[in-house]
Amino acid sequence: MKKTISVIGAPMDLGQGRRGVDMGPSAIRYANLKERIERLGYPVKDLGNIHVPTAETHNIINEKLKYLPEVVNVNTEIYEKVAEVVQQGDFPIVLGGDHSIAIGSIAGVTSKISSSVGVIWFDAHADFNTEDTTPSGNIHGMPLACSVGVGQRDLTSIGGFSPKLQGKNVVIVGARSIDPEERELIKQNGVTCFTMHEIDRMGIGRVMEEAIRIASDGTDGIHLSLDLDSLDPDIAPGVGTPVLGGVTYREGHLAMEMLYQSGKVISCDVVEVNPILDRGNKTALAAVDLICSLLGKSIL
Ligand code: 4U7
Ligand code: MN
Ligand code: MN
Ligand code: MN
Repeated sequence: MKKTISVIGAPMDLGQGRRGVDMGPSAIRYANLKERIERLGYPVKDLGNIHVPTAETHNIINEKLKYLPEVVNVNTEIYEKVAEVVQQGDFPIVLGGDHSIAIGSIAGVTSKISSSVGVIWFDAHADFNTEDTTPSGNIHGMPLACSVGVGQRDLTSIGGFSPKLQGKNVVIVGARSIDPEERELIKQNGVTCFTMHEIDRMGIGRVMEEAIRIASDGTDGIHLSLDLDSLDPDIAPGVGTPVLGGVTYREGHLAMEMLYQSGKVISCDVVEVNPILDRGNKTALAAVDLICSLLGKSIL
């Protein structure tokens, strides 16, 4: 019997500045997520959405950590839901929403695992800013730092423990827009980063072999955090912070197929799909295609 897949919607838009990313979970569900995963032979439970307050009903108090209290509250709920799913032995897929939701989702996954979890962070960005380095004040640029224990305390201590991850088991894949101070923090914390440069030179196959080895070295499993802006904007235009020169459709799929074949992936986030900026739900469809490869859909 295959693991039950539990889908959790996190319609979060408070971690960034553009409207529409709160509709990401709807767009991904509309792209037939549940049916397509069921067709692969998995039981699927959709647990519905986490409540996210409307931006207009709250004020920005801290320009360096926009909507901090609200982001902390939502992530605490995500943490609780994901921890429950993992405790039941199911595989959580958390649908964003902006990438700040990974703070809660990684907290949930790591809370119930005996030793440690590795992370593959598939993204155009490193998401390793803190309140001291952020150029935008947007918390979606900080979740990876928070998860290794770097940053504002309310964010790093979601679930009551910190750090969630060890830098040596964290791998960023697909990066092509990293802020200068972020670069220093990545190095200081021992995080591996395969940028588009390495993907071009080594090929995505070798990059993923290395990434899987590093993320699974001494850990009990791998959490995939999939930011759709990792893909080239040609194939994923519906994202808030598109960056040219991204991962191609097939590179994305080979990466997911290799993650499936590794047998190590225990949970994932699918984030930053913004249907208002999309064309014909293309980005949500690409997201569902990638999830299917991650869960074992093969060509032959
Ligand atoms: B995403 C940025 F300055 N680094 O911190 C920042 F370029 O989750 C972008 O990867 C962050 O989409 C992008 O605001 C966050 C910026
Ligand atoms: Mn409320
Ligand atoms: Mn991101
Ligand atoms: Mn990104």
